[in-house]
Parts: sequence; C-alpha cells; structure tokens
Amino acid sequence: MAVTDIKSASEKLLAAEDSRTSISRITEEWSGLDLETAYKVQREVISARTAQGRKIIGTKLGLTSKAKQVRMGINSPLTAKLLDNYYLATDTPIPLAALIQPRIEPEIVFIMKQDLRGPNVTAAQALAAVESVHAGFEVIDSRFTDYSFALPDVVSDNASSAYFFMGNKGVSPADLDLTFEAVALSVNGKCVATATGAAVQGHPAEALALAANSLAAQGDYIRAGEIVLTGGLTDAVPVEAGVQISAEFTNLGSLFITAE
Ligand code: OOG
Ligand code: MG
Repeated sequence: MAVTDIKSASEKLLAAEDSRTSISRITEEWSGLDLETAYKVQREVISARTAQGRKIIGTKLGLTSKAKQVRMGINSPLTAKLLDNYYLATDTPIPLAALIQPRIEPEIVFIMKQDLRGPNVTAAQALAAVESVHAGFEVIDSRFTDYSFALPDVVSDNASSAYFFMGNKGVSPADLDLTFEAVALSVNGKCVATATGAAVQGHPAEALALAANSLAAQGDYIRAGEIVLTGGLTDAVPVEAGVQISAEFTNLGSLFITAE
C-alpha cells in the first residue's frame, strides 16, 4: 500500500495495530509529511476508531521528559488522544497477545474538573482546572518497527498509545507539590529508575498547559472530565510475560502490574 496522503497513512497505521504487525516509518515513503499534516493523520486514525464505537476519554502528552526525549531521539513534546479501550483496571494483566512491542512508563495523571482552552494557558491556570491527581502507568506500543520514527511518524501513530492504568486514589492538586512528587520504577522488585514531577517540563502542570496550548493550534481543547496523561517520567521499560512492574509514588500511591 503506497502511503502518499492522510487517508492511506491512517489506513496503514490502523492495519498495523489491528494485525499486530509493525511497519516502516511513514516519512520513509512520504518524506513531505510535516507536523501539521501528521496531526491530521492522527485525527483520521482517531475518527476511524470512534466510527467503530470507541470514545475519546482524554488527552496524553508524550516526550515531555528528558529521559524520554533522549531515548527516542526527539526533543519535542507532542499530544495524542486517549480512547476508552486503552483503559485497564490495575488488576488486569497487560494483554501481550494484543500488542507488538510493549513498553511501560510511569506517569502523573490528571482528571479535569474544568475545560482548558489555549492559547496562553499558564501552569497555574492549568492546575486550577484539575480535579484530582493520580498515579499512572502507560503501556506504549509503537506501530513502527523497533520504535524507529521521526516526530511526524509518532504524532500520526497517536504517540504509540496502547493502554494505561491509573490509581484509584485521587489527591487534590492543592495538597501536593508535584515538583517533588517522586516515583520509583521497579522491575521484578529491582528499582530501575527514579524521577520527580519536575522531570516533565519542570512541572506536570506545565505539561498540561502545553497540551492545552498546542491543542488550540488544532482548534481543539481539553474538556472537563477528561483524563490527561502528562508523559513518561522515566525511560520506558520493555514488558514481557510474567514480569512484575511497580511504580511507587510518594503521595499518589503505588501501582503493581503484570503481563501475560
Ligand atoms: C512515544 C510516546 C511517548 C511519553 O509518555 O513520552 C509517550 C514513544 O515513546 O513511543 O507516551
Ligand atoms: Mg506516555
């Protein structure tokens, strides 16, 4: 299938996800794919899923931390959409059969109490629109072989989205200093990475403001009730059958996840 336009690019990504078969970069065939058009491909992918009955339940940021930017070789944050079928309860093992090359990363998650519309949203305004803060884990699964992509590719691919988990315990943003909220990421009981909220754009509310401001450029905004994933705090780790992965936060609680 030749990829030359928004429609064919979205179809290639949808087919890769449905068949669990990775593909080469879209920009290899369509070198003119720019960022603005890539967001249109992303919107086309999401429209195809909503036409199949899935619902948009939130927004995610990607590549907001140095750890993620260095690993992926891209130093620019991006936004994507969360669909209802991405959500997994924390006692559900990650379903490996549904995935190509899953990795997991700890994130700070917001639930919104008010709409947030850019441009010119500040971190203070963004935080004032938050209802509660939660511990989170995102399972990413790039549709591109070996996670090899340029920024327009990963934007088109809805930022490698696959699944996410969040803790039940919601904390009011007024009761936390997210700059210092720490997380320890462990694999099979061994701590492999630590970070604090400052890792994502200096503060997760800065990431939230960034999302609102960049969505405004697409005529979009963050809605009350939405879930917002603020981006991996640490590098992501590969997920294999039987692995035990935990994210222990100082105030947001802990998540313990496995895969099968
Ligand atoms: C892109 C997705 C990035 C994050 O939190 O940084 C992302 C990728 O790493 O494949 O979800
Ligand atoms: Mg993420």
